[in-house]
Amino acid sequence: MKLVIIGVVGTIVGCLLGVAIVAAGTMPEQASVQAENTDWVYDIMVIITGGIFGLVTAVLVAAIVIYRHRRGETRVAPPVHGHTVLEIWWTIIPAIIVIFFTAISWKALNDNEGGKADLAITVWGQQFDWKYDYPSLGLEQQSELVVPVGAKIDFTIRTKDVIHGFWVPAWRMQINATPGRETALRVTPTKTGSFKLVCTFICGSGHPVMGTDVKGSIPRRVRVVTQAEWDAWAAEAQAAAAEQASSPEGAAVSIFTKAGCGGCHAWTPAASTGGVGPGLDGLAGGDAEAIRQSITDPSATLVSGFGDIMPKDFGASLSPGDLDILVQSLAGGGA
Ligand code: HEC
Ligand SMILES: [Cu+2]
Repeated sequence: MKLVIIGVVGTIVGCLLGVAIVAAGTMPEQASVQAENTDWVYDIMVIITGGIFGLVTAVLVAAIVIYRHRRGETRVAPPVHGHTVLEIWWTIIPAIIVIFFTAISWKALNDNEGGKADLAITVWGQQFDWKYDYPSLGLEQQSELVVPVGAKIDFTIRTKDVIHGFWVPAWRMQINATPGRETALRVTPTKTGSFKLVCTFICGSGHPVMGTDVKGSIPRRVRVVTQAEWDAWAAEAQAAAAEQASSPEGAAVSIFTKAGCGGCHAWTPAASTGGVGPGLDGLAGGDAEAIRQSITDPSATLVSGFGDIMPKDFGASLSPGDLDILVQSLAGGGA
């Protein structure tokens, strides 16, 4: 009887511990419908599993204390084989808990993906940057992820090289960018603002610049804006893309931006501010062949003070024509 009371008290204390963890607000900011659905399931699980933790711990500790071997005691406990009533209960109760967890998770997953999408965006992971296609706007390989608040957005996640992982903690949704496959994610943002974007795979030596938020990394951000702001941003981005397509220096800037160079290099013509590699403005008037080699074979000569982390595959991934345009433009200071 004593053990039963201790077990009940332990369960209650454990549940209260779960409530305290939930109330302490240990989760990141909640900024999407999916985050609300997910946190609700998480909160319930923390409280119920807290109760189980309390029950097991209380009974375990109490049994150790109450039934410990005392000095001079020679009694041995009687052997017991089976206890049908107990066994029925310890099967039924966990089964109910597991079925309940399954049901609420099912509901959350269903609610996460319900309804027709308002917007489709393709996210590209590459060493070591993110790029975004907005098919409905005719925009490709943009370096900014900007979305309207309240829209049901279907993200398609792809990679140009190795595995990356697309994760916006405030949205609670994460999925891998897997070579040779497309993965999908539905997000309905509920809050405007700027949110952290993280690559969840150690995808190479430059992984930290893909927004792990560790010291020294470049925080990658998602911008959630109102519909009116998004329309204005879209018009501006479309105008910028059209202008780039029509000017020769624009072509170089566009290649530079699409290849993800700006994630690591500051270069004034492209208005990029990356600080992982050296600034490239100083290359103006430089030797084009040396610049070409720095891009196609970065390990051959390293700029002093920098590690060998520039991707090695630009010689293959950039077309010879694009490489020429880029090299000429870097050597000519953007002209
Ligand atoms: C992951 C980060 C990263 C990316 C992406 C990257 N670079 Fe680099 N880059 C570096 C680092 C670090 C160095 C310095 C070490 C070295 O020389 O390899 C460097 C060096 C260079 C240099 C030599 C600079 C000098 O002063 O001699 C050039 C030119 C260059 N990068 C151009 C590019 C271009 C063009 C792209 C895009 C096609 C690009 N980089 C993409 C990190 C990067
Ligand atoms: Cu990555």
